[in-house]
Amino acid sequence: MERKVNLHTAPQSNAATHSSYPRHAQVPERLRPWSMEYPSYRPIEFVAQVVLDNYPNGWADDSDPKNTAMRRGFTSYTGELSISEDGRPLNPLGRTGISNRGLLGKWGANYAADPLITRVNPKTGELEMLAIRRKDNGKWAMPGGMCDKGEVIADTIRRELEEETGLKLDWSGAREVYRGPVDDERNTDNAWMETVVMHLHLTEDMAAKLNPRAGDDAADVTWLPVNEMNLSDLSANHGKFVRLALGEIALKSPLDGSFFENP
Ligand code: RP5
Repeated sequence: MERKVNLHTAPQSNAATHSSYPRHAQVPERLRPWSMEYPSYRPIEFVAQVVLDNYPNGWADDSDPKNTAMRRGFTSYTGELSISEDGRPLNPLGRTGISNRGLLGKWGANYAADPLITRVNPKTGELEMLAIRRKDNGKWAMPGGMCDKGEVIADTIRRELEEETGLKLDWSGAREVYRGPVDDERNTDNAWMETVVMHLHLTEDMAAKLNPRAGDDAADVTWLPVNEMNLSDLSANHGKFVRLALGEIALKSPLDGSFFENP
């Protein structure tokens, strides 16, 4: 079953911003939506040097968003985007306090894909997810990553999983559980992450054959118990995607894997 994001149920921003971003005033939650009048709003303009260095030979867009608009236009899984008077796409999750692209290379949506891989731990009976520890913020996350130019989601999922954990899996039994914006700490008013989350639940036999190892992009890899404490600490709002994938029923106490047991 495919679930597309509905902005009314879209993840709300937790207002966390990247540690390398300039200090800026927090946007009151009520004033995040662009539809709310906020005449005194003065976001801090910030674009990281690494972004500027990656144009024209690299992964970043031209500094002028109008050139990007002419070349490829702006797209989003949420549908039509609003564009500011100076030609910048506006983050569908609302105001962030930071304008321009920050650490993100593309104006508008920066597309990624995330594999959610679960198993039941044979010793504890707990439901677990495969997680990597990110090097940039030290948090556990799904082992996803940015889509390369022209790459289809299924290929991004396979490539990122292998790069970050060394695993190659058969994805034919996977299901899409989320498609839409990510509340990523790198998001700005004009550049933000969007992802597709694919869920694959492994049988005990399949999981037993795997030996995940952290690749270059990851500080560590583990089977992380799926419980409220771990989910609320995941990077960005990955915890919300896991809840969405597993449904409330799977997350009811006791947090064990009985939801996935064969009847
Ligand atoms: C998150 O950042 C996405 O959900 C994905 O997990 C990740 C992609 O960024 P990199 O890991 O490539 O930096 O927003």
